[in-house]
Amino acid sequence: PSVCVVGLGYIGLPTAAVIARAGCKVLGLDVSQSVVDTINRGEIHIEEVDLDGLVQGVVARGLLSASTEVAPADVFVIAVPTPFHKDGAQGGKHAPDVSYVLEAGRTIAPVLKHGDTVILESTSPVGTTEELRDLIAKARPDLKIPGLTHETPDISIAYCPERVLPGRILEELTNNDRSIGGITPRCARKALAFYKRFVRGECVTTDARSAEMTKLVENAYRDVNIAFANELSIVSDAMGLDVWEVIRLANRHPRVNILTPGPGVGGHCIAVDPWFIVHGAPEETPLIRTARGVNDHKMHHVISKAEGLIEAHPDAKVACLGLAFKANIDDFRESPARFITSRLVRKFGPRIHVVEPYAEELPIEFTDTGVAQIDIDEALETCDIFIVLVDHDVFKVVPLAERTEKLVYDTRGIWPDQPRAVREDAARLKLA
Ligand code: SAJ
Repeated sequence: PSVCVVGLGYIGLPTAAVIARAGCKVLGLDVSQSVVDTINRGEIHIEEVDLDGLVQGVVARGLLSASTEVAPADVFVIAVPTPFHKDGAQGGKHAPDVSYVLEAGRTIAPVLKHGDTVILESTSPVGTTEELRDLIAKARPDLKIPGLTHETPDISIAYCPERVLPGRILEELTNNDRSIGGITPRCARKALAFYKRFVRGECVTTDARSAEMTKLVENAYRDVNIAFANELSIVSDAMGLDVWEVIRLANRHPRVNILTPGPGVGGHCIAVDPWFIVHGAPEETPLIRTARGVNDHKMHHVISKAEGLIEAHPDAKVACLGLAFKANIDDFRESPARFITSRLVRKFGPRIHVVEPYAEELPIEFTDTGVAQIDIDEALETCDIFIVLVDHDVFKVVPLAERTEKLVYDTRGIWPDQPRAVREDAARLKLA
C-alpha cells in the first residue's frame, strides 16, 4: 500500500522510514518546509541512533519523500504532538490539547477514499480516536464511517500507540509488541494487517478506547514507580540513610524491583501522559496525581539541597554534570537537569560550570550569564563541588574515588562506591 505519515517528528520520521524500508511507498507530511526540505535531501532534523543512514537509504531508493501538501494514500498514520495546556486554558491546568490530531484529520479528510485506513499513533486521551472519527464523518458525508453505519464502512479507523524509547527507537519500533485498537473489530483487523508488514513484535488487537488507555497507563505506571524511588530518596535523606544502599538491598527480594531516584522526571511523555488520565477522571486518580507531585517536588528538593551545599562553601567552584533529560541522549527538552542548572546559574552566576558532552553549545537561557561549558577533565582540574544530574555513561568512568577532596552531590547514584561521595544523605551531613 501507499502510506502517508502525518507529522515527521521523533515518532513520525522513524516510523515513516521503517515503513518505507518494508517496501511501502511513503509520503511524509509536515507543516515545516525546512523539515520537508531536509528529509528530501536524505538528511534528518532530529538525533536518533542509526536514523540518518536509514532515511538516506529510503529517500535515495525513492521510497520516502516529504511534503507540506497532502496526497491520496491507502494508509494514513498520524503522529503529531499531543501536549497539555500548561497555563490552565481550555478546561483547566493540564488539560490535554488534541488540536494537532484534529488538524491532521482535517488535512487528510478531503483525500480519503474507499478502502483507506486511518491510524492514530499520538498519545491521546481516551475518546480521541472517536473524536477524530466524528470529525472525518462531518468532513466527508459521502463516506460510510465505521461505528456510525450498519453497512460495510468505506474506511477503517484505529488507534495504535507507539511505545518506543528515545535512543532505541528503530529497534523498538520493529521489535516491541503493539496494541491495535479498532473503532470496530474490522478496523482493528485492517490496521493489524498493516503493522504486520514491519513489526516483528506481537500485535494484539482491541478496541480504540482500551488502546488509548493502555498507552497512558504504561507511562503512568512508570511515573508512579519513579515517584516511589524519588520519595524513598527524600525519606532516606531525612533519616540519614543512603538510599542507593537501601534500594540495592531491597531489590534482592525476588518480587521487589525499585527504580532509580533522580533529579525529577523529564522528557515528553512520562511527565505529561499521567495528566491525561487525571484530567479524564480527577476524583478517581489520587495516586497518579500524587506521583506527579512527588516527581515534580524532587526537582525543587534537589535545587534547595544544591543551593545549601554551594552556599556553605562560598569559595568553591561548582560543576553541574549533565543537561539532558536522561542518560546518553542529546535531548534537552523538558529536562529537570537543565531546569536545576539554570536555577543554580541564576543564583550563583559564573561559579557554576556546565559539563554536557552531548551539547555543542549551552541552551539559550545560559547566554549572557557568563557561565562556562567545560569538559569533564577540566572540571576535575578546576571544580570543587560536583552535582551529578544525568547518568551519562561517560560520567560513570570518572576517577572520582581518587579525588577525596571533592564534594559530590550525586542525584543519580552513578558513583555508589565513591567513599566520600556526598550522596542524598551525606550532602546534609557535610553541611551540618
Ligand atoms: N527516570 C528516573 N528513574 C528511572 C527511570 C527514569 O528518574 O528509574 C527518569 C529519566 O531520567 C527521565 C524520565 O524518567 O527524566 C523518563 O525517562 P524514561 O527512560 O523512563 O522514558 P522516556 O520518556 O524516554 O520514554 C517513555 C517510555 N515509556 C515507558 O518506559 C513506559 C517509552 O517506552 C515510551 O514510548 C515513551 O515514554 C513515550 O513516547 O511515551
